[in-house]
Amino acid sequence: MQYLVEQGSTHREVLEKVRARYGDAAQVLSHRTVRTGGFLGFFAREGVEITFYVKDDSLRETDKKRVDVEDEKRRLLERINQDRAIQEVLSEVRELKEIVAENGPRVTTSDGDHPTLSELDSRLEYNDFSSSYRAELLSRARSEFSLDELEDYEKVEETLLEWIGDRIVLVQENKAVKPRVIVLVGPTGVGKTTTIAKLAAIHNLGMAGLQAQDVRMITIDTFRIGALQQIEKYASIMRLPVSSVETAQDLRATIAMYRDTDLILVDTIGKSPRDAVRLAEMQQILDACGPNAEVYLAVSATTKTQDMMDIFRQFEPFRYRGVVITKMDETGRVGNVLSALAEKDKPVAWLTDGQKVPMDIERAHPLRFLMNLEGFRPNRPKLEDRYGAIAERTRA
Ligand SMILES: Nc1nc2c(ncn2[C@@H]2O[C@H](COP(=O)(O)OP(=O)(O)OP(=O)(O)O)[C@@H](O)[C@H]2O)c(=O)[nH]1
Ligand SMILES: [Mg+2]
Repeated sequence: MQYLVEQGSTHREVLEKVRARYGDAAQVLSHRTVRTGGFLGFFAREGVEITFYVKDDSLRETDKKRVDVEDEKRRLLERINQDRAIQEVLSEVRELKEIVAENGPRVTTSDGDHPTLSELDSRLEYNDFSSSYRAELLSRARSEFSLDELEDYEKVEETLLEWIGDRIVLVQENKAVKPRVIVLVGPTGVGKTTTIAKLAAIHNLGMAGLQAQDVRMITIDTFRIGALQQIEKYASIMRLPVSSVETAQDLRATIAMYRDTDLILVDTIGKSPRDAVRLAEMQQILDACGPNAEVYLAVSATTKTQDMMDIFRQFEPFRYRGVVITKMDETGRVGNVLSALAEKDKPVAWLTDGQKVPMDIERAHPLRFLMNLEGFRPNRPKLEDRYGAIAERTRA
């Protein structure tokens, strides 16, 4: 006995095929639903498969041969047709790909990113944001924006600016102690003495939203020619007293003498913190300032991200409360500053942007960074809603 299988799209169609070929000699055994045709599991259709047998004795040998040959031909034709269908599908897929590549919407760029993100990334790069900061922002954007939302460049840009702004941490004003002792440390030539003079003036005069206070300055920079004269010059212009001290004991005594003052500002020598002797000396000085002394680290805005992070780390033993960014006027790109602050989780206290005492200093504020980013169009009212307004700076 010979068992055979036939497939088709409906039960009726298969039965008709079987009957046409074998007549009454075909005895159906079973039937089941199957998936037929298709390619790699795709495009398959539902059909019916019938298993039947043909009574040998009802077929003559010649008929059997004819049936076998016919069967072979049919199977061959089906295979050819199936191959043809696959080829057609493949060529359609190819054509579709070409159409998308040539005329369709640009979904990705050569680097695989959406054009909005590529554009914003190159602007961040132009502003000197570090590659890790950029990568973090972009990966957040990829996960939070849908493809449709990415088409809206302005919206994505606006949100990105908010994310950058949200990462800027500001030092909270500390008014509880009296006298408040502020110590400025930092690398050579970043503007510590100038900043001390500016801070002295604005606190004394009650500028920048501050109350007018009784202020004293102390310098421990008595070794270098001209250093003492520099701060004394500022002090005399502002009519503020300045003391110079040579040892930690001197410093302690001077601070004790000024205990009724509101604010004491201590200027230090800018030396490389890599110098171990200097480090120990500095530590003694800070100890002499008392446990409530607020140490701030001054760094220039022109410092490269990696160097800035190194400075943050090297001055770590002084447990500074926050950072003062100086020389903001010397660069139009502050991504390096924002990257270093964010990566090392450092709060920022003051920004200085010029040599003029006391005008060129202000409290740090996210808008001061965001409004100055090159190639971005920040929405000022929205940013002010989020971070608070700041006065427009008028520069002479
Ligand atoms: N453009 C610009 N120059 C500044 C700023 N702050 C300070 N400077 C200048 O930077 C130079 C060094 O300033 P100082 O205040 O002496 O710097 P310092 O950190 O005390 O230097 P050392 O005591 O030698 O470590 C001076 O020419 C200042 O006028 C600023 O915000 N912008
Ligand atoms: Mg100095």
